[in-house]
Amino acid sequence: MSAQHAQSKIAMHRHTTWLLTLLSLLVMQACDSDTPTGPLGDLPSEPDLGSYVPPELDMAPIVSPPPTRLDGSMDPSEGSYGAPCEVASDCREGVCVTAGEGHICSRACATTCEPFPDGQAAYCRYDPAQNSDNFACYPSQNRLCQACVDPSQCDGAPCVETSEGLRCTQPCRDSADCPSDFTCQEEACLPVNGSCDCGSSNVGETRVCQQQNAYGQCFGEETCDPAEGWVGCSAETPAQERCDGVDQNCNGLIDEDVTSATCQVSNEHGSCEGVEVCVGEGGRECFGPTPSAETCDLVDNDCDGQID
Ligand SMILES: [Ca+2]
Ligand SMILES: [Ca+2]
Ligand SMILES: [Ca+2]
Repeated sequence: MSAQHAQSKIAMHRHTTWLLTLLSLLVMQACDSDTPTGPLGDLPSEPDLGSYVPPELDMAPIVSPPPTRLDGSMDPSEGSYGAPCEVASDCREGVCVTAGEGHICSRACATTCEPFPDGQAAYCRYDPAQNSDNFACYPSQNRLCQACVDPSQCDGAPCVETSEGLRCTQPCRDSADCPSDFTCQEEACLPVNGSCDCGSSNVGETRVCQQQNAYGQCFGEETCDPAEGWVGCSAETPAQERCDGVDQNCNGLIDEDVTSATCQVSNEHGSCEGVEVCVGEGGRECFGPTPSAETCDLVDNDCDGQID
């Protein structure tokens, strides 16, 4: 082996050693997971969390859908309990009732009602104005002096007798809660004079009045006195018709149905049977033949049953 060849061999050995060292360094770097590397080989350093400012979040409230009822229907959707209506057919349950100035859908009831969806209390009653005795749920209203037969029609307030018949009262704590001409008694506003139609606003007003009994119905006129109510009814008390030229039973007929009876026309010659007839103001008169002295004329002149 020449000296030149030996030098060349040493140089090659050095070159091989350097390549192996470089290769092993590359392998070690590839296996180090803590030091990510990629095709670019130059990743940014880890972010500094200490100076991290999160972006501002949109904190608008979450809008949830309207509450649903147990039967799953939404309130108050078109035609449901409490929804506005004009006629019964607008409503799912076929009942449209007055509510203030307008109408709302309601339902039939027997005694009680659940509140309307807006929280308004509901009362089971019938509406006298609608000419129907079907009970339905009505929103609470001031029904003072409206006709009634039962407190359920007065939204819980008593139904009392007035000079106009049974009328609703209005709940109260004291008389300050009641309109003028009304006073609070036992937590109900009552008309001070017993009348819903006569008060300080119509002093001296007159209206038709009547007297009624088994014989008939007579009409007259009465006057409003705020202290006492309607007073001075001029109507006669109906009575059995009698023969006197006056209409006692106020049916427009004078001395009608006054029965006729037999009667006797009497004088010194005897008594003849006649018929009693009503002649009005003069009372009854007996109409029949006048007895006379018996004469020969084939007539029983003295009415004794014997001719001539
Ligand atoms: Ca009469
Ligand atoms: Ca009469
Ligand atoms: Ca005779």
